[in-house]
Amino acid sequence: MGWGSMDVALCCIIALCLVHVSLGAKARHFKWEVVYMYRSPDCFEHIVMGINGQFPGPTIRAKAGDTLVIELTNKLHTEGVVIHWHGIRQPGTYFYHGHYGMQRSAGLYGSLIVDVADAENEPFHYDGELNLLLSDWWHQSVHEQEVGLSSIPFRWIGEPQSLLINGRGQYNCSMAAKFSNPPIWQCKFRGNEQCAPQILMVKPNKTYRLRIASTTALASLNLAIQGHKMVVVEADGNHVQPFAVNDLDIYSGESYSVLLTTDQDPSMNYWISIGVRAREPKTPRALTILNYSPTSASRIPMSQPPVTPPWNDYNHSKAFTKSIYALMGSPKPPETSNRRIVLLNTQNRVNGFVKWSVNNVSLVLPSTPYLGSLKFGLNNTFDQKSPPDNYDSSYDIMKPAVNQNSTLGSGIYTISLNTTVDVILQNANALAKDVSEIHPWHLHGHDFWVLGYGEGKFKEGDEKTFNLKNPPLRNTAVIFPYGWTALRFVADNPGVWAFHCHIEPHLHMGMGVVFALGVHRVGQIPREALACGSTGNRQN
Ligand SMILES: [Cu+2]
Repeated sequence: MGWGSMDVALCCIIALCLVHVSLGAKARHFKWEVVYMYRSPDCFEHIVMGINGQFPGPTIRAKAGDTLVIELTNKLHTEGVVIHWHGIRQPGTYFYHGHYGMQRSAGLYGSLIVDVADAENEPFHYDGELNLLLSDWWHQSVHEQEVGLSSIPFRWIGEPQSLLINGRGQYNCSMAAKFSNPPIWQCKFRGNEQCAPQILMVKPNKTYRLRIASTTALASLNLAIQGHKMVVVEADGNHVQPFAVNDLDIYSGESYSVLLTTDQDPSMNYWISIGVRAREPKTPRALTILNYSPTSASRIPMSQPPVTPPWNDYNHSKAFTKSIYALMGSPKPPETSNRRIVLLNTQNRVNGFVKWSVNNVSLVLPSTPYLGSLKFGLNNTFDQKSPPDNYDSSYDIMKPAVNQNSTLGSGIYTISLNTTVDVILQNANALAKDVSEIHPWHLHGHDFWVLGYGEGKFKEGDEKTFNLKNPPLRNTAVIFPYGWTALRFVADNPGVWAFHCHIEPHLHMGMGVVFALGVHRVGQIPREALACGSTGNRQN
């Protein structure tokens, strides 16, 4: 299941793969072994997927222009591995994660930080850096989750047992127990436990860059730091016009940098709190501590942690999302586009199985990777008919579908190289009445400009409201319940690229499409990306 030229599939073999972040002389070499191992990420023992014995995987740090060479050995006995280098185009805050089955939910992820090249400067100053990789965690294995999602009757994975900060959370106790109602056990840590929080140590009167990325399988999150404002300066690796917030919403697949000034009473410590948004929260918030040195790290803050905004306060989320603009002087989008693809998001049933569909097609990946199929002109490996560019205009997005049927499909959108494409993501009511969910859509291989958001159905004339002056460039954008989101991108990166909801179970249930462009321009395909299906014996 190779998605594109930067995502490399390893089908049960030991392999070497090259990842070109961009052209450059400096090569950085890494040797990785992917294994299952016992860990207690939330004080409850379970198997997790780790790299070189670490969970989350090691942080990769590189400079813009470097070439990363990662020699990955698959030590899993019953599965392949696919690593996706999420969002990589330029300097910024990224992460990587498994993209085979539900390996991201199994814990296969880590941070990937690209510093600006030596000759360049960031457009803001900071004295130090802190890293927060956020995730959600289930006690049920991903294999069981996967079977449940693909069963009749359908078994939903439910809400996560814990939220993790840098792979650490507390399931059955709280560090803030004394402020908690209903009562819960007070966590007692010596500090060396696998679920002990990673304390963030800072010095007073300095500015820190906090790199925040969310690799959650499901949860939309809100992060707040007690007594401190945050100034947002980067989103998905792109600079944004700085703006100050008390709390920040972050959806699966997104990353941000915020600047934090340590201007509070240095004899105290402060809570960093992460809570669930956009779904009824059944998962306790995750906590860690901002520790002002030389105050003792074990000193619990004096008052209760910041309160997460109500889960369904979408106005709060929209206000945050809509205050993100590109930094002045950033590249602007082309004024017009060559093609508009409207993608209706619906929940459906196919032969009794619950699915998510896009324009009434629920994506099923073929066993032969698309890139090899297209390069070698194989026409029996996936559906040759392209899915539609629009949906039936009489469809009522405010109600459950009258006809809930959908079809399974593996067709692709073929896009002409170097054209400008608009994508309108249209949300709708799910199978249940009065339910419309958040979906964070993530594009591989390209950044897009987020031109605007609207309520209800996108209609002719709504393009007049598009922001063409300073829209943010991103690789992930959310659609709000019953609303639409408009994106524009220049299709200039040859390959086969997935565009999908970053919620792991939604993707598993078919919520994605595939864009293919300029495949004739893709150079040699790594041997390992051809190892599956009908391209198994091919040479380039
Ligand atoms: Cu979704």
